[in-house]
Amino acid sequence: MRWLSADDPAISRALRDPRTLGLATHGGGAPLAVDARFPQAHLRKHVIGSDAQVVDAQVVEIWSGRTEARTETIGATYCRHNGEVMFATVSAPLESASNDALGEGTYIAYQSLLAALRASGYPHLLRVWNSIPDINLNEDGLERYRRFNLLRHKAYEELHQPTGAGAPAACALGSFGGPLVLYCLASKTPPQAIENPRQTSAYQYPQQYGPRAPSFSRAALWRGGEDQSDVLFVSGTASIVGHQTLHHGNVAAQTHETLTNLQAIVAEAVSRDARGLVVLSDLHLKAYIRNAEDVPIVRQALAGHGLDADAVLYLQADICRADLLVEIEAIGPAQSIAVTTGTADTQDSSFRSSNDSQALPESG
Ligand code: 3EB
Repeated sequence: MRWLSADDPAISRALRDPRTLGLATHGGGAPLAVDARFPQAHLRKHVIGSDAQVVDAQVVEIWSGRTEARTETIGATYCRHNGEVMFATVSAPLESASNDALGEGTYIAYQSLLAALRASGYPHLLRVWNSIPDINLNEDGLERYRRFNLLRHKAYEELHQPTGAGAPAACALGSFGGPLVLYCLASKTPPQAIENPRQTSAYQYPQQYGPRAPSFSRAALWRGGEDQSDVLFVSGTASIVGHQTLHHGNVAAQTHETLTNLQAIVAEAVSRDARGLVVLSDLHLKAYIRNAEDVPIVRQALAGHGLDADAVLYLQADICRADLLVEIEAIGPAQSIAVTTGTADTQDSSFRSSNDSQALPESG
């Protein structure tokens, strides 16, 4: 990803550009005050600097298309679309007194999201980001991530989304507090699902990982309207071979295994005739790290694979299996849909548009 400083004109330009589809903000603090037309997923995950310290800033991830977009709110889901692709976000507060608040929140959020996709005419999910507070917590005998899988599966089934082959690329990470937050990209034309020959498909994981297997593909390859270059959305990828976690407690080896998986997924996509895509270093990477102090080891492993460790966004987050220390996702080489990221000093007034911040369609 491109790192831009808070006052970089590219960021403020994107936040005024009608081609901008939506944004995700990573970090503590409040959601960013931006034009109310732009849907915003506000994710509570700490940004980690190169010194392995948590940075007191937000990173803004801005998704843009090639043509002017239009905002539409459908039920609880905030959408913005351009005739080709849509950014959408929905969140569910988890404060209800019910002892299955997470299950209910997951089901309601997905029902709302999938209904919005259908109503707006963008029925194909390309990529979903799930942010789940206390993801590894055990509640009534079931880990919250496993409960999430159960209810996501139910909503997908009821709204006729594929839960197995053809499921979107996805990731599911923890957050420190806040609501359940989903954001996604969806399109009018379907992507091609890519699996990893080194890994059991997640939707075929055995029951030992929970009553319903996770509904996601290892990657989604999307052509869109751009002939020159496809977009590959690679799901959160970790140190799993077959269906087993490898290298317990060894973050260097887990990162190495994760990168081998990522390379295998990219090779698989290339073998499907992906246009404009050759190697992993063509893609933007985001790394989720359970323990912030492991960042230097992860950076070293990335560099050891010939990747630019400075170009990666590092976020501190719990990962959906308690024995995983690192998970990495990838996207690119984007043409029809582009991502720009930058750090926003939340004190910096240059990010605040003066009078339209009250009606912020925040989801966090
Ligand atoms: C794995 O490979 C690690 O539940 O949406 C990665 C990406 C993982 C997405 C999800 C879970 C999800 O099983 C976990």
